[in-house]
Amino acid sequence: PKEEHTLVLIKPDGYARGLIGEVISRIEKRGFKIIGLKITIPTQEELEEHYFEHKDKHFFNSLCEYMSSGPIVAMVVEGSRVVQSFRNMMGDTNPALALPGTIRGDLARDWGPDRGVENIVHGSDSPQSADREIALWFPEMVD
Ligand code: YYY
Ligand code: MG
Repeated sequence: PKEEHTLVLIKPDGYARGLIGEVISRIEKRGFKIIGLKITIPTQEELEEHYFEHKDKHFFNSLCEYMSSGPIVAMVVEGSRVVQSFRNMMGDTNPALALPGTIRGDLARDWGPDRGVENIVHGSDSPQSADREIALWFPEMVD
């Protein structure tokens, strides 16, 4: 089977709460391979590229504030159908709707309207998005 790649981010709340190991452990236990990994604090420019499809949304500014509030862990993860599989492992965008058993459903909570959506992880939504996001966060891996 053809190996696919996805871009995973452990967001600042996941990093600050000490959930790096938990997220990596779930990825490894599922049988996926981490082939790139770094810790970085996202810049505004990187977030505008990463979340370009959301730049006109009402939540874009709070999203950028949250995502640049501290270190994140960026990973390239490899495996058969890993894009959809990791989306399933993450659960719903809204922590209040994410099912138990998913990363967001087990580890994130809905903080209410005063705080933006803090949902611990990002995973690419398609193989095309994965290619674009990997080129952004891991330019050294693509030539
Ligand atoms: O791909 P995914 O992260 O599950 O959701 P997106 O719809 O792409 O939104 C990206 C990101 O934006 C989401 O993880 C949290 C944030 N967000 C928000 O703060 N408020 C919303 N109403 C929707 C999304
Ligand atoms: Mg998305």
